[in-house]
Order: sequence, then structure tokens, then C-alpha cells
Amino acid sequence: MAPEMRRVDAVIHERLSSQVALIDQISTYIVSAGGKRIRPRLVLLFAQALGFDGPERYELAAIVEFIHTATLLHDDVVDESSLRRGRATSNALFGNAASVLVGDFLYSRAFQMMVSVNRMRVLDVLADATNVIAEGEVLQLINMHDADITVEDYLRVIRFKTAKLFEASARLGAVLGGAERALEDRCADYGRALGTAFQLVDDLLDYEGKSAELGKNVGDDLREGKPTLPLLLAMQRGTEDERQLVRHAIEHGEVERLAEIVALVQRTGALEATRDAAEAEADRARECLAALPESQARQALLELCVRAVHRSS
Ligand code: GRG
Repeated sequence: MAPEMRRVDAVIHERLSSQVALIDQISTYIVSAGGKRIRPRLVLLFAQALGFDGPERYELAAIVEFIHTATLLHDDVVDESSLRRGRATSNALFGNAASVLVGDFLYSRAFQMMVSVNRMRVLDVLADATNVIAEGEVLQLINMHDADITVEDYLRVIRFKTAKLFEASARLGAVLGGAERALEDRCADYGRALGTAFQLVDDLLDYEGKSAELGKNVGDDLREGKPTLPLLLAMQRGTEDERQLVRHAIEHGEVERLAEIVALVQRTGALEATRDAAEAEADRARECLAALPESQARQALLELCVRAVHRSS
């Protein structure tokens, strides 16, 4: 994939340009910090698996990365995060207003690029996906500091805020590949399951990972009072005192007792159970690939299922 991804990066850098220096500065700052580029990879791999090799694939791959980057810029403001991709966040460096506005620039640039692809189905998929992502963030906001949300409530949030863009990326590859609707839906199901697995692991790494490897601050979720699956499961499995400890942390967003809570999440098996849930989603994703003919791209999609679960960043 390396030469393919270099082509995507070339499109990304070409399309970042703006006459406004601050936009150039911030967008280049965040994009050049890297990132795993998983969503563009999904577009390319599904297009390739279905035999499409037109140049629109690079454009669509860059579009989903722009949308992803816009959501990161906005998310770091909402969450008041200070570290992303191993660097100070854009909001920490340039301020909230500049970060939100450059996020808007990237988001609207993505829509300009979509129009240039000139396919109604592409606009349809991405207009729907971005709307659902925004709904997911608002749902998450409503759930903040609420220790009584259910696992289903939590899963709904992560399917909306994270899995939806994975789903759209996979679907777009299938659209380019001229897949019939049933096959397109299978490809989208893969993206949705992979994205769900990916966010489950993101949430467990917040308790298990190391900030240096993760490129962001461990414990941020607890600081914000985010009721993620590791905490929900620890509450289900702990003693009454332990439940109260976690409930208090969610309701007040405290990190003073982070070490105690990490130990509890580990002791109760909540981390393992979260990883099991991610494995189950990855298995679901794998099953969807049976609909594709054998190819190197299909193999790479299978490998992504392993990497989404067994990763440290
Ligand atoms: C602009 C459409 C739009 C919506 C704004 C703030 C917001 C609404 C959405 C945020 C959604 C969000 C950031 C979800 C988390 C997704 C996630 C797991 C991000 C990290 O993805 P990685 O690990 O990042 O792929 P890298 O750095 O590798 O690119």
C-alpha cells in the first residue's frame, strides 16, 4: 500500500492549500503529524478488491481523511485535550477558535472535493455519515457524567461517532468498484464492525495504554467523566464500594484516583471483556469479507481486523 498511500498524501497536501496563512499553518500542522490513515486505506482496499483503479480513489481517500481530521480538531476542543498524535493539540497551540474554524475549512474543502468527483451517491454517503457523526458527539455529550447509561447507549455513541466514518469509507470503495447494493452493504457492514472494534480498543487503551505510545494523554476519558465500556463493566463486576468509586469518578470527572480505577478495571476483568467485545466485532468484520473475491486487497482487509484489536496507538 505504500505507493498508493503516497498518492493519497500528495492529494491531501495539494488540496490543503489556502490563501489564508493560519489555515495553511494549522492544517499542515495536524496533517503532517501523521496518523494511521486507516479510513483512506479502507477506500483504496475496497476499490482495489472490486477491481477499480481510477484516480477518483485517491480523491475519495483524501476526502475521508479530511473529514476525519476536521472531527479531530473539533473533538480536541470539545474535550479540552492537550495531546494528539504525540504533539500538542492544535487547540493547545493555536486556541479553540482557530481550531474549530480550521476544522470547518477542512470539512467544507472535503465537500468541494466531493462535488468535483461528481457522483450523487458519494455525496449521499458522506452527507449522511457526517450528520450521524455529529449526532454521535451530541449523544456522547448528553451521556457525559452519567454513570447510569447502558452498554447499548454506549455502543450507539461509538457506532455513530467513530464507526460511521469507517462504514462510509468502506462503502465508498465499493461504490467506486461498481458493487451492487447488497455487496456495497456487506462492505459497509465490515467498516461498521471494524470501526466499532477500533473505538472499543481506543477506550480500553485509555486505561491500559502508555501516553508516549498512544500519542495522547491516558486517563483523558476519566477526566472528562466519559462512561466508556471499561468503566461500565467494572461497575457491573465490582463490589458496592468499587461501584461507588467508579460512579463518583464518572459523575465528577476526577483523575486523582485514576491509579485505583485502572487497577479496578484490570482486576474485575473489564479490560479483557472490552477486548473480547472488540474481538467479536473484528470477527464480524472478517465474516463480511467472504463476499469479496480472493485478492491481496482482501488479505490486507483481513489483516486490518487483527491490527484494529492488537494495537498500542
Ligand atoms: C466535523 C462532521 C464533523 C463533526 C464534528 C467533534 C465531532 C463532531 C466528532 C468527533 C468524532 C471523533 C473524533 C471520534 C473519535 C474517533 C477516533 C477513534 C479518532 C482517532 O482515530 P485514529 O486513531 O487517529 O485513526 P489517527 O491519529 O491515527 O488518524
